[in-house]
Amino acid sequence: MSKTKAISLTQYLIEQQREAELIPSQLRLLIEVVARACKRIAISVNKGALGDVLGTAGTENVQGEVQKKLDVIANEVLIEANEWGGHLAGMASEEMDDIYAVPNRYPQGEYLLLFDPLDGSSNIDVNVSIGTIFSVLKHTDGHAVDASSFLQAGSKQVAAGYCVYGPQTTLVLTVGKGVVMFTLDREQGSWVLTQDKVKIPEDTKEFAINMSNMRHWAPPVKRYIDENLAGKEGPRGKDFNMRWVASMVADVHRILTRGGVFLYPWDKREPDKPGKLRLLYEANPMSFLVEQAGGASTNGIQRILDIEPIKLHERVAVILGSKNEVERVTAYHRDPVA
Ligand code: P6P
Repeated sequence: MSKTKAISLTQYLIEQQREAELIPSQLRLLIEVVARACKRIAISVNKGALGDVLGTAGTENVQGEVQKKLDVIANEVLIEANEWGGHLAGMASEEMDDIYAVPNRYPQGEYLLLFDPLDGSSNIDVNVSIGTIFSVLKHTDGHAVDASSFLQAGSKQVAAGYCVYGPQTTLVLTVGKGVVMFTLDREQGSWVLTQDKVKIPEDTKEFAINMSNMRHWAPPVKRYIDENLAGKEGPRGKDFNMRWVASMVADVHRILTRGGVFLYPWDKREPDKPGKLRLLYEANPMSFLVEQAGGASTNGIQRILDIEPIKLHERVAVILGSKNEVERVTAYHRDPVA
């Protein structure tokens, strides 16, 4: 990244539109509104115990998970910031049972916004990085927006990104032509371009998985992790390192920054569920970003972006990151004796 004049998010989006006609004005407005909402969420996150934002909200979401106060705050911020602008037909959130159609008092737009308003909630009260994940689709079904409007394969996304609330507040974005990163300049209150060519190395020595679930994994995952743990003396011929933040945003950000492979596979604790993570709000946006940065993302069998969703809140197994490692894990699933 050149260290010359700071480029703001607005300048980047306008120049992308001018040079590549990549970002129509409604999409530019959408991205800027979401980025501004993330700044607002960062203010609440950073208050911690000084604001009334920690602890639980006393409610459960559609997943049956206890909602944290910040889950609810972040969801409300995103809804209120986006409903009036005329760029959206509707929104869907991991924290809401059904979709949110833009009220008739506002103009309807051509885009659909999906989000996990605050990913990694279990880390809020212990001051570990959390984030907001968002995904953008076009409203193409020609009828009034309803849940079916959102059931599009991840390959139909026109934009995706996340904001990680960590030591830095960083916005990571793709509109289908690579991945860029913006760091929040708190003195100016603006997003400044800090990485314009994000690339994931095809090989890595670092994997991310919740090892406490080992006894529940399917054989291909157990084989892959056992081989990594065997290190230099084992079939991989090299030592591996392990990381698990329990915030997908933080683990994916590390992988986009220095490579690695992230696994949240199917396991036999809840055999009827394909995985823990949500297809529309976590797996699809993260898979779009990872592929745009030269990585890969599968559910062990197929490319995640090819999965045709059946339900708004369906879950999926996720293996994403450095291409050669994802391909190895996927090969073990496809041909267990390979
Ligand atoms: P576990 C956070 O709740 C999340 O959805 C992801 O951000 C994260 O990767 C995963 O769940 C952590 O799950 O079972 O390790 O707590």
